Amino acid sequence: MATVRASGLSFAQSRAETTRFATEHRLAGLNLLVAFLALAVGGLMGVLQALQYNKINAYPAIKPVLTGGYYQGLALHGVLNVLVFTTFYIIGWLTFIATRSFDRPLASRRLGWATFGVMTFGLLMAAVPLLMNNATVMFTFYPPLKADALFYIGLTLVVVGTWLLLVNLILTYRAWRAEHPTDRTPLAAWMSMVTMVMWTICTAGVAAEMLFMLIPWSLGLIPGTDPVLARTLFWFTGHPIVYFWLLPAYISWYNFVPKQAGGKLFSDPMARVSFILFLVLSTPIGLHHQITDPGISEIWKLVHAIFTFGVFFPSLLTFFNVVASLEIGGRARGGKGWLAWVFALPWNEPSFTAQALAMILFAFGGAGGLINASYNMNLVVHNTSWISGHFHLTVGTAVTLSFMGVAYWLVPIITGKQLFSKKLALAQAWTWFVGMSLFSHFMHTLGLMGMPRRTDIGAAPYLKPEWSALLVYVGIGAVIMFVSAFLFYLNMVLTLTSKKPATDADYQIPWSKAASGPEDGPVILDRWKPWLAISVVLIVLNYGPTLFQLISTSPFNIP
Ligand code: HEM
Ligand SMILES: [Cu+2]
Repeated sequence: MATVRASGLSFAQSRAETTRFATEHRLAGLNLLVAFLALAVGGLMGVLQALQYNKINAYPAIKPVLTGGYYQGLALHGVLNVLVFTTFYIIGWLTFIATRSFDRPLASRRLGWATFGVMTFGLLMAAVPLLMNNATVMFTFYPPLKADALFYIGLTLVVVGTWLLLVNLILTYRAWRAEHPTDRTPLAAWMSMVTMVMWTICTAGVAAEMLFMLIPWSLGLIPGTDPVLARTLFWFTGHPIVYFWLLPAYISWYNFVPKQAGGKLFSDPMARVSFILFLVLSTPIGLHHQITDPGISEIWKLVHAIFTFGVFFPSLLTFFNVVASLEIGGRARGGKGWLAWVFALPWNEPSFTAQALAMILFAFGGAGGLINASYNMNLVVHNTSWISGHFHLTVGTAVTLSFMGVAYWLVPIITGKQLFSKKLALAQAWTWFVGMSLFSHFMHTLGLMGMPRRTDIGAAPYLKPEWSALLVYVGIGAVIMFVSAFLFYLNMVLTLTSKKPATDADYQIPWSKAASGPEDGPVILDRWKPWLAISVVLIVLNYGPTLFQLISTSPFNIP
């Protein structure tokens, strides 16, 4: 009944495991490689934006490659960071942990390669117009802004590729289930499946937008489009996508960080409850991004706003469970007092430190998210730099810094090379934390002072002196983050090119045991049908009337 896999394999055993999972490791490694290459280009664009805020125009320097200036850079920043980096990293990471957690390779390795192939082909296709300034439509690609058809087709292929991982995980699960008819599904594998099921359901929105609206329109097959319907289909996917980014970080916080902190996961059943709530509640709330959109009933906006507060609950469960697990670790390491146990945590371990710092900034991001979600307060912050301040704490830190922290133990296992330097990695985590704290704090403040987002502020005639005074700190924060990113890439390149092989300890996957294990929870937590049924019913109820009204009244004649 080994539902939570223990670490403590011998060197020979862990090397044998590595050979057994060689294909899965290679797939994970290639996905991470594409992900971090995308983040390198995307992150560089972010620094240029923050410099341009301070009237330091670096765009002429990249002109030979990118002619489009600020807005092309911003499109690249959004698409590469939150669509490409996240998606490739997540597919690689889930391939790795799901198979290691089931303790069996992918049911179809050929399908595994097809997944990577389709996604990479789609990425290359979308990259052509992006780099040629023919897809400067931001990562939200709202019509009537129009991109080259290759951009839409390429992104669609990336999404289709991700669906193939779900197929593979289901096949792998069925093979596992046949051999373990009464066991509870191992936590990390189960969470990977929940993430991919949630994602596959919610991508129906953007898939419909691509197939029936954007692709035929950009090819000239239909003459017009409908911005409100397109935005509604986009946000059908666009809200749950944030949970597609976050859940894989939570998977690390639940399954590995407790062990890295020297303790155990506080409660496995509570972790499962939170993931089920994410599955059920992530999608039927997307209208909260359209509170200012005309043509959608106020009632449904309010219903979605209320459900949004519902999805805050599983985040609170996660917060409680993870902090309780850290406390178990801190006390096991000799920590005392109400809060002083925090200092007993392994702050000299970069993978732990990066993820703990990511959690701290995420707490602020979550609090700000409640303001965004409030029907009336949203109007104050809508489309201001407050929003950018917010999501750099969530996806830009909780997810990105956690993924970097995971890479510090995952890359040595995949490549068989020792991490080049723990000190560099620690410096990387802290500089990201400090740089982002500055950057995000002042972006929030500027938003409250009315500074718009998605704007070349440095060139705006209405740039106010009181904004400029604070934009300096945004710039300083950005430069510190740039240094942090540089340290990360330096460490990774030196790791890949080093000759030092990974040690026995490096090969151990830090699986956490649970203080309260899966058998302490009811069996229904391990069933799929009831939760899938509730998810679909809630989506139909919350979206049905609005989508029906928009589709039946849409003239599709906006040029
Ligand atoms: C070196 C670190 C980074 C810097 C300096 C930076 C800077 C910025 C700035 C100044 C903006 C606002 C631009 C505007 O509204 O006109 C922005 C937008 C954005 N950033 Fe970052 N960023 C960084 C890293 C990241 C990361 C790691 C992510 C996510 C993984 C991310 C995701 C985004 C997204 C999605 C937008 C919105 C794009 C849009 O409005 O279309 N950024 N960033
Ligand atoms: Cu949302």
